[in-house]
Amino acid sequence: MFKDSKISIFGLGHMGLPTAALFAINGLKVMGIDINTEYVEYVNSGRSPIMEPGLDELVTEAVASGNLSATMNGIKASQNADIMIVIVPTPIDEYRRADLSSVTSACKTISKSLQKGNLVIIESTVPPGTCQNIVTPILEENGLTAGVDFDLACTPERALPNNTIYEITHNARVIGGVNSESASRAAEIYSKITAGDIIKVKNIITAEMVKLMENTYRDTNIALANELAVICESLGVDAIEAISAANHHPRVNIHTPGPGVGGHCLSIDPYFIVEMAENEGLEASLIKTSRTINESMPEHVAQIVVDALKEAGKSVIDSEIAILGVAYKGDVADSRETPAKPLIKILIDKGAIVYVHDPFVSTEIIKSFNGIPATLDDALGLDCVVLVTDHSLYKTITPGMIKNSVLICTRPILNPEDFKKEGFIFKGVGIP
Ligand code: SAJ
Repeated sequence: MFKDSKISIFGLGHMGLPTAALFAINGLKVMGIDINTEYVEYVNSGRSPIMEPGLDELVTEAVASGNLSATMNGIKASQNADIMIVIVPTPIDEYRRADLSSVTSACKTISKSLQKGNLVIIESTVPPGTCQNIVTPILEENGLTAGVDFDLACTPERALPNNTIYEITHNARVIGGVNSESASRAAEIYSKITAGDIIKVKNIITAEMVKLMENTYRDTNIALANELAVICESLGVDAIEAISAANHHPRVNIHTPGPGVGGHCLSIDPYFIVEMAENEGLEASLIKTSRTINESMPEHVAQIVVDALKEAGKSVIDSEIAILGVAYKGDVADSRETPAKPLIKILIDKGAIVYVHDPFVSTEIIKSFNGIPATLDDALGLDCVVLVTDHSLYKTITPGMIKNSVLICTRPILNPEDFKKEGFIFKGVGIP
């Protein structure tokens, strides 16, 4: 059925590009569309503009096969396609409401050249009800009807950055359609690139909700871990030891406390549920509280820094503090929604001079957070070292590498005892 299908994919970002390349190497003709000229040029030259293990090689292979190219002209790309997939970002605005402008813009472009028999698939993460209430009316603007003249399905992307290609090709995929024909067509096309189960749910809104539930589950679980960690610090309990012991229970899986939750998913998606709940007159109180707890962690870490410096006989004012890592999690270059950014601001506001080291994130981004870029050696020579991101490199830090004796560890990747026995003030999230 899809042998000669042509696909246009709107958005060549972290998820769109690997998806486009995977369809291409599996024999489908793919045109990728992006508003970023640089991305389009990169892809057409057979390279990936995004740092993700294996992606550069995958794009090279896909472009060399003649099945993948990129353009900024969405209308032309859609005219030549039977299937249009939308994988564009959906951030939150200053009021923490979903900013769907990229989705609506892609759908407007698609509607201009939508033809009978086409299949439109939304992969972007959206608030429940978006496909029915926002996407469908836009797609129907030129007179065609969803579920009658064209098919519409939703299958939110769910792959983990740094393991994206494996997860796109192996994770279970949840698909909902405006009718069962739409879901079946989408299932057939994705079966070309995934060996994972394909789970067809009743309708589109269920598929939208599944994705949000997954990330909200992680965010609330991490909030619980963070709350327990703060209580443990006060009680003199090693939270990491306690959580890992509790997790030996067959039905317990408490996540890991840390400096806060970053990235463009866990820190944003719960707000999509909150927004839609409030539209229904409901208060998503647990989800909102979890967000508040996770967003308060940088403030808590800053207080640990102040207290530790005091213990060392120093004031935070004019102290030189090293932040190790501004990426939102270990071994990625992505610093979106990173807790390091508010932490740097709070420390500067308290009068500290903040230096930053990150093996993956550019000095431009570090400077945009008002941090002073530093080498690891220089960073380890400052008054206080604050480990924020669990990059593998930082697991190799030993007491001998640090000049002064105040180390704040917000991730459980160093053994406190190794440092304490050398006379260090070793504090951190969940560490008494
Ligand atoms: N974090 C903790 N404690 C933990 C686990 C994570 O503090 O125990 C922090 C991380 O350091 C990071 C943040 O949470 O700052 C998010 O990291 P993550 O690895 O949990 O998730 P993401 O945002 O990289 O990817 C998630 C994934 N969702 C789930 O695992 C349910 C991924 O599958 C989704 O595709 C992705 O969101 C997305 O696009 O929504």
